[in-house]
Amino acid sequence: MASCWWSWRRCCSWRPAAGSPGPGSPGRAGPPGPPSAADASAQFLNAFILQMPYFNLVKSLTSAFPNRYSMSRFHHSTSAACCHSRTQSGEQYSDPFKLGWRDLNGLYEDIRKELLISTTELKEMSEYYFDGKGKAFRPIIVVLMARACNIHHNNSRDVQASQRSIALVAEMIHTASLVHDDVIDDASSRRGKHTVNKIWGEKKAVLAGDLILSAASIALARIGNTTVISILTQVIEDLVRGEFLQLGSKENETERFAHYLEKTFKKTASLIANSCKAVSVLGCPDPVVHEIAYQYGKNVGIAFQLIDDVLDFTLCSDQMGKPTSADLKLGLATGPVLFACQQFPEMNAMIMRRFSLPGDVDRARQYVLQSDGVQQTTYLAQRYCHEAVREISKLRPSPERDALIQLSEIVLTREK
Ligand code: GRG
Repeated sequence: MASCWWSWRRCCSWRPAAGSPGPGSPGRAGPPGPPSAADASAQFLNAFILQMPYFNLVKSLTSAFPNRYSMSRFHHSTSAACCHSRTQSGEQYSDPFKLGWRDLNGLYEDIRKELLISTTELKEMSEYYFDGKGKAFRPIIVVLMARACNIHHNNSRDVQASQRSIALVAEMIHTASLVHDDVIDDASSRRGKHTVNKIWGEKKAVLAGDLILSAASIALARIGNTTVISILTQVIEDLVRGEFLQLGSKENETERFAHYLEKTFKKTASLIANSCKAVSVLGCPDPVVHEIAYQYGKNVGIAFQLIDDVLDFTLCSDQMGKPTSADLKLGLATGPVLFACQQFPEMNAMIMRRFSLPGDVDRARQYVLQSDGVQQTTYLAQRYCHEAVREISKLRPSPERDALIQLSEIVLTREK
């Protein structure tokens, strides 16, 4: 079972930058002090939203935060959030993964059954990552969201089986994209083991990714709901467009942040948002519920990627199961770098040349660690999680809804 992949940090490592209110503070009390780095980044974010009214996606990603200070209250305890969720049977679950896993027994066996059509070598390659070593973050969110939405409607067992199939499909699309991503990045290790491309070569790895994606498409079509099919095929387009966006870069700082958030949504959050939406569509006819499910998934998904970008600077490779500073080595300027660049404008030139000169990667890493880029990115992730909690709290109370609230905190405190 893939539960407990995170190690709890009892309190979030984020500390507010000087001049910004701390977690738990009721808001901004008293007159504003001198602008801090936190103020500067908030102004920066607000500026790019205002300057780019045409940029609808980024607007929708960020307009959730009309009051930057309200996010400092992330650590208020949502009344619905609790450490122990109780199901109708009276069983207690102290973590969302245990609760979600009740619906996912046999997940990887079932995925492997979907891949049975292939020849021996292709079978071995495409099954390679379905070994229980991943966090299964997406299937867990999907089954919890399914139950949290189903409470709004009476559903048959058939619907629940289709929702479980969405969890499988989401994990398969995710895995196919990992296999392709590793080819593009020429990555050597993932989840603490060699990548498919390193073992079997790039050409076969591309085909293995294609095979997983085609098996996911067959499983999706079998559900037989055209709305759900179009929701999840949108994800595949977003993944490709997100990866494509990552290949490019922007000169202007404001555009750079918008570009980063759009890429983050497409590469990571779209799959979570749309899988949540798909199970809500299957479980309940109310479009309001569909929108809540989508918004929760979108906000948690963006936060998940922001924290992923932070961990690339704060963890060692053993903990990550892959090399660290990987993003810098790939020439990518993620959240911590973009925030650090506000404090150290000399980083601009390095960003523009994609850290390609000898010593750039090490120097950029040092700048990031000397700046509050890690804290600011974590703070931004908190803001997205806060928004996710606000959305999911609109659903009727259920153990699964509470588990989803808890999961948003785990996203922030995860160390893997
Ligand atoms: C083949 C559908 C398809 C897409 C091709 C290559 C590509 C376009 C997209 C890449 C998308 C990608 C790999 C995004 C990274 C998302 C991410 C945060 C991955 C890490 O997720 P975890 O930490 O991984 O949940 P585990 O190992 O736990 O499953």
